Amino acid sequence: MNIVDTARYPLADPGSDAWERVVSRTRTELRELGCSVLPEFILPSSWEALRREGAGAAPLAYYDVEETNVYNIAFDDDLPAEHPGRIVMQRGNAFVPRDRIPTDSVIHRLYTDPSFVRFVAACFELPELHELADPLSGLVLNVVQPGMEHPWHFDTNEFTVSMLTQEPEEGGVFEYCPNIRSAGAENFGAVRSVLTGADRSPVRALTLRPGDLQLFKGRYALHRVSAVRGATARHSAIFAYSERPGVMGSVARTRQLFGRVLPAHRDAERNAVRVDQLLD
Ligand SMILES: O=C(O)CCC(=O)C(=O)O
Ligand SMILES: [Fe+2]
Repeated sequence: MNIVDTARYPLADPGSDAWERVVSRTRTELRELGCSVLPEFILPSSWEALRREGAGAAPLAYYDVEETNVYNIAFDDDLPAEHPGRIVMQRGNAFVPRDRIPTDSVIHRLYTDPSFVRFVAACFELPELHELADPLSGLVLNVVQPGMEHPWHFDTNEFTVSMLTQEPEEGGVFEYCPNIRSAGAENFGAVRSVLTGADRSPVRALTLRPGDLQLFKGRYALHRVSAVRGATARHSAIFAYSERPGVMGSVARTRQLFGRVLPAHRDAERNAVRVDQLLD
């Protein structure tokens, strides 16, 4: 591919010294902070295409005024008064689904490139990764309009790959709290303090430029995109991969994120709950 800076990031040479150096540095950062940025991953000659293609697709994002909370769970009156899940936030971002992103665009070519996928898997210390089978959620463009923010949350996926394609004039900063929770400890007190703004000390702000590649473990790191200021929207591509092939989103979640579902979603759900394929 002539869009990646292969002198710095030799995707086609797994096992070479340069490849090992980059992968090993990325692994160390992911182990320590759960986040690593590979600057200028895309060559400067493709930055304008990256921005223009994203801006072309952005009007196709699905908007829905939606109240949410940090765990994306149903609001429940039984939650204790101090529970961070009680704090209501507006979901101010919107996604353009994969089937609205041109297959010849920089982000689509990157998402499906086998040497890119192999490189990303190696960085996350995984034997292999797969594109999602989901025709909508595998690759999305995340659009945050001026005045909006993508509120604090944890990801369902253990790892995320993303790339800014258009930067805002001001604000729209990716902020995250490394290891604020673990598989065994929610740490509600600390999460609540970040949400209310009472304690900013766990928060790190990331400086991202269009064309930088970001690898992130969002299951244990609380994160958000702060409010976008100025006249320009913030656009970022989110590349979703999974450790096993064939992963599809649920009908309910798909409708919530994209405002529609495809026959493939209904089929997957039907097959998932059935033990056989018989007619009766
Ligand atoms: O757009 C970004 O940079 C972050 C998006 C994000 O956190 C998500 O989609 O889960
Ligand atoms: Fe996220």
